[in-house]
Amino acid sequence: MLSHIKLAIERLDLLSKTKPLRVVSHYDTDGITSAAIFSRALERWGKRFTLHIVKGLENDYIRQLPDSEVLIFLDLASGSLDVLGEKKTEVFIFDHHEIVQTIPANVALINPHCFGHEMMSGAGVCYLFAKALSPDNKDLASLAVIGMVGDSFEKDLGKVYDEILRDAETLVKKGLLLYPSTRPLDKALEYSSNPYIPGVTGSYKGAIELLREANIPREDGRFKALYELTDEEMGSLITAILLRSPSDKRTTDIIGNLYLVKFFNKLEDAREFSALINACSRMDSPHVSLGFCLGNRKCKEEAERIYISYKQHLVSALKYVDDSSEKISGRNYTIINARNNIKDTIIGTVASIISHSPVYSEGTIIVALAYNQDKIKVSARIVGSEGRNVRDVLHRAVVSLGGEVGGHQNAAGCLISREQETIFINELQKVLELDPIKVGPVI
Ligand SMILES: [Mn+2]
Repeated sequence: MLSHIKLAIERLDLLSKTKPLRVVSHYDTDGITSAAIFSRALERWGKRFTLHIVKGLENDYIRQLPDSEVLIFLDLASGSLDVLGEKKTEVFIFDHHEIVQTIPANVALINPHCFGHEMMSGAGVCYLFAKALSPDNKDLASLAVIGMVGDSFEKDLGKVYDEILRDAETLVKKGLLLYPSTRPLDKALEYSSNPYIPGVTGSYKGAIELLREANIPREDGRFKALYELTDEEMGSLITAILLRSPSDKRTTDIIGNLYLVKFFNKLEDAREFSALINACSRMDSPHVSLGFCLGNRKCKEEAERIYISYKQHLVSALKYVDDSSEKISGRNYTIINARNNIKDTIIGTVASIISHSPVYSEGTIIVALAYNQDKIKVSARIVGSEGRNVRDVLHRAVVSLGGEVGGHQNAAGCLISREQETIFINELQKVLELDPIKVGPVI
């Protein structure tokens, strides 16, 4: 892949002398960190460019992009090769999503899938580009680590990521997956919603009791942060938490690696920063998280404010779902039509949280809808890990309406037009009612 990155660099250098560069990236954490790495690298290279952040890449959007510019896509576009082949300009893609179409002649595709390369997130691919341009770009490695956890790539890391983690001087520590791991534990536990700890989440008193049980005392008047714990303290904290969870919900999913990176000259939890960047985008402020990634202090303050309001937003969205009468429930499914009451950008997160709540039994399908201007964002989730393939369910409901479904068997989504609201819900109900007995892992 590296040799292809070098070819892309030569080609970009040449093309940029006669044509403006247009960079388009995705609005999630991986896309924003990709954009930050890429744009800083271009800037240091002395290239002029424009940067655009998008929620998704629709064919109509691609069609109206100017042929007078060189098009560069980050963390997306591997699924849009056919339409990109219609463009009368050169296209560069730095991405990691699956490739299902043939690569057109005008497209240079830098994607680990093409080269049998170790899997990476978009930010990882962009970091390799930046480092190939100049070793001075090594200071962007922290952003690649944040993108990596943003896309949950940390479960299966190879040699290239080892090097990125080293470049970023990342502190990796095995332990409880609770963030921010840099916050004193009494507070971090009290505010922990994931993992949800019965009797502790939402209760400062409960948090203190748990710390007493785990034998973790205050030192110099304050509790340590998670990353400061000794192995022994970490072990007893995990045991205490597992004992609090109902026996059927005790899982080792709460254990993993913590990643601490230097940012603004402080050691920070990559997961916390990933959540903060994600929050800014979901609250329609991707430019703030981008500025934050590029080290702008004003943006950092603004991003922290947005992060707080995002969490409040989520809480009221969940309350809306609780109180709402706009729910259609049947055997094994619930459809929530939030219309304009929940932002389209957080409807997927809301559906995910609901699917983890104890209210619904295993195998229940949750489908949530929210307006996005003249469209409707649809998100489907399954409660637990066994049940029908939700991607297939959505696909069958929209196939006659011409919608396109993305995602996988446990979590999927699609975009439909507002005019199709009633007909879609009817179709969906038909599919959900039809063969609810077909359970088990379906691919
Ligand atoms: Mn990605």
